[in-house]
Amino acid sequence: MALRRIAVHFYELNRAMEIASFIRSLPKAELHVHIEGTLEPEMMFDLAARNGIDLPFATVEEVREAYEFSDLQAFLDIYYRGAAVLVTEQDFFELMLAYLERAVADGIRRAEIFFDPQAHTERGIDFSVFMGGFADAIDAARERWGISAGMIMCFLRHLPGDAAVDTWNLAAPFVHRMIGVGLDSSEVGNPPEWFAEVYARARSAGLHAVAHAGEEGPPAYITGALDTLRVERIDHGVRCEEDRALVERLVRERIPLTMCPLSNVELRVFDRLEDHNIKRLLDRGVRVTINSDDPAYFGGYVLDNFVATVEALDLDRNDIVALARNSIGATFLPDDEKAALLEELAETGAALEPGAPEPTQNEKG
Ligand code: ES4
Ligand code: ZN
Repeated sequence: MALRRIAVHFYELNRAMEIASFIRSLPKAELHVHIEGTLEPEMMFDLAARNGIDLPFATVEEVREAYEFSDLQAFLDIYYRGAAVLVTEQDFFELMLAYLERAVADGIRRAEIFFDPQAHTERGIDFSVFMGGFADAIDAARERWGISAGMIMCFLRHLPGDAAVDTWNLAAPFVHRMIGVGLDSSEVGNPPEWFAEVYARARSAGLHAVAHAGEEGPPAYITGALDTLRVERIDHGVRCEEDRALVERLVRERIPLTMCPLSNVELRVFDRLEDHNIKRLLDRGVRVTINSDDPAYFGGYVLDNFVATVEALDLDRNDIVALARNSIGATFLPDDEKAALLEELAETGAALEPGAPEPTQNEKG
């Protein structure tokens, strides 16, 4: 009956809104977002016009229609083309500020943000241009909204290890504005071991290390990133499940996985969100987190990723709080700042759940 259907519809809508506001209210960190992947079509058009750059699209609608990807490479081709509208320091400033404002709206308190310097230096844009814009936006966002952010410089793995070392040398005057290095772009056929030299240099300079691994590539790339690059977190890591000993190691060594559920569906890593392994890994004790990857391309920011995953995998409140806790625990923040956010999370998580049992010792970690 129509009335009953409408009633059910409103009940579900209300429930979805309640879940969304619960998730929004929890302090969280975003640990896997490519700043170039936050370029919304509207801004892409504005910047293309401002900088006199031709786009192969006539309207914002046409851009969105083109966002249909068969795999990672199909996406990357469009992503690098989009990034080419970024030219001036002001462009990079506006991009970063817009992302941080959006993150604040989702309840993100700390963001550790990837950028791809080689996507810009290859076009003749100097480090000082993008680093200046990013750093000013991060400072402005902290002033305006209180959000804390750090930058992670990624090397493009489809380019040679030597090119990464050249990039590291160009980055020298700006290393103090970075918290770490990462590895991204086309994974299959480009193993982590090729980047051992540049990672060794970055680690000796005191930077943290992360790497994309096991998104499309085999579990051996996850092991390689851990053993050869000595990374502290794995970005994606969905294919760890194919290696039982590796999953046990991730649990034992408490290695965070920065997962991106909507990205994985858009890039056909999983056919449907219902097939995603994040809940299974969470239940096995892996330190998984939810992130947005390239939100302007994959249809959602962190809150959208949370809500869609909660619905598809039937996550409960304990799962949601555990995911938020994992995200804060996996940041590169100093221990005292981490502890303050975890404390706030414990209070918020408990306050919003009437009659909720005290978290167990195990969950407090
Ligand atoms: C990326 Cl989803 C993904 N994977 C690898 N590299 C990337 N760069 C931007 N998004
Ligand atoms: Zn990524």
